[in-house]
Amino acid sequence: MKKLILSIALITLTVASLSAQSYVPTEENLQSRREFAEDRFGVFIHWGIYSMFAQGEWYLQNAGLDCNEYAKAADAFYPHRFDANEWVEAIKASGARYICITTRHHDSFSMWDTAISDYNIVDATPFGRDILAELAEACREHDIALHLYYSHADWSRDDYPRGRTARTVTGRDESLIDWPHYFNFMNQQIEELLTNYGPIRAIWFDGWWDHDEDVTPFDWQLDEQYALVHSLQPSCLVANNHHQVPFEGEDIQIFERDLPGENTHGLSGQAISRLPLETCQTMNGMWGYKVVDQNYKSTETLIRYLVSAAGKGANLLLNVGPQPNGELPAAAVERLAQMGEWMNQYGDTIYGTEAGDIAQQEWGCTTRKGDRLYIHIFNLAQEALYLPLDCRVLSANVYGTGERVEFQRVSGGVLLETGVVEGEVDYIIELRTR
Ligand code: JFZ
Repeated sequence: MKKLILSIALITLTVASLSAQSYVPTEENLQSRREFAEDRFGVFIHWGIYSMFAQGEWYLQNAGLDCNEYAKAADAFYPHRFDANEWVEAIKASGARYICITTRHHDSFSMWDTAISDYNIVDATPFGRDILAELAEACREHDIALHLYYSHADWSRDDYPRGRTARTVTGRDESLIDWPHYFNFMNQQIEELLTNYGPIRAIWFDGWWDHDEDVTPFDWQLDEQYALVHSLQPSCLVANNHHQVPFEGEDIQIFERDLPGENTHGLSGQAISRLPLETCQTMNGMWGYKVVDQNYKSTETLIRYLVSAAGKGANLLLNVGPQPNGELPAAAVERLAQMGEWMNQYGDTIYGTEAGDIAQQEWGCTTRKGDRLYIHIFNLAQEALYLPLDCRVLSANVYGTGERVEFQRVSGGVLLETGVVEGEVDYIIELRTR
């Protein structure tokens, strides 16, 4: 009898661990991953009632506010200049091929017509419009993919189990903490998002880290939630900004504020997986609109960041924080337009490429598409560039002008007679290789 119980227990264990390991992406999911990886460039939108305070999307927690006082901003949210078409046109003009928008950030405010909470843009604001529906329609019209940011962490609801952030946020009833209730709430919201807004190419979860210091490891029940996402839309890519190597059930790997393999912000030390990669970055210093932060990166810096991401085989998700009136900041629109001009000319060396043969160097980086290897030179102080390559180089030409670049085969690679490169955003040499 004991033996029987033991073997039943063993079988149960094996089945349980098997099912935890059993995520097999569907064919449409794999197709969606390939399309995602070809896009290379997307625009992130952080927009919510936090935009009105104009101090970034963490204001509720950073200022340690009473969440009920904070919530009063909703009743004054009237972004009368919001025009989904204008947004999508400005974003499309940048060369970006997808948009990821915050549907519900940590403050708990929902930016769509959710039936499960009144704390949303239709029921709690005088504006009363479902901006997500408008945006989804504009995206469809302009053939741009839509991704949805969704926060796991919550700083306002009573039922959310408190994590390491928002400790000083007041106005919540501690006696009502109830994980099953909160988990159910999230899943109902996810069901709305993946049912009522057409095809959603990715869902971008964030907030796992809120419980990364718990004494007893916190169980987010991600397997169940990911399965829900995939059952509602099999092609929807699951992403999670947990700063770990991807978990079972995730379809892409995301990084924050750093290129894969780099870690200047302390959020991205994790190993690089074989899943499609994306890194998100701010255009100034904040995600949500912040009135004092006019410290925008130059277009040159942004283009080089995009090129460098491609050089690592990753997409760039570049953030814009719309103003409380619904407009994208002019400084952002200007940079998007300039990036688009560049992408119009040089996008072929970025879209649909993979990481190049040579890792990022001080002078620049490389991307590859089939037999073409693109050498992206940002700065080069010397007259020639040695490239260690395993492949054979058949020809070398300046991308755009077609001008021939002399080269010599040397041991272990080629020496390109580039001449000094300075004052260019990105001087590209196209190598035909075999
Ligand atoms: C997260 C969000 O908190 C942030 O507001 C923004 O949406 C960004 C894209 O993603 O950034 C983080 C993630 C983790 C921590 C801090 C910010 N952390 O571990 O403290």
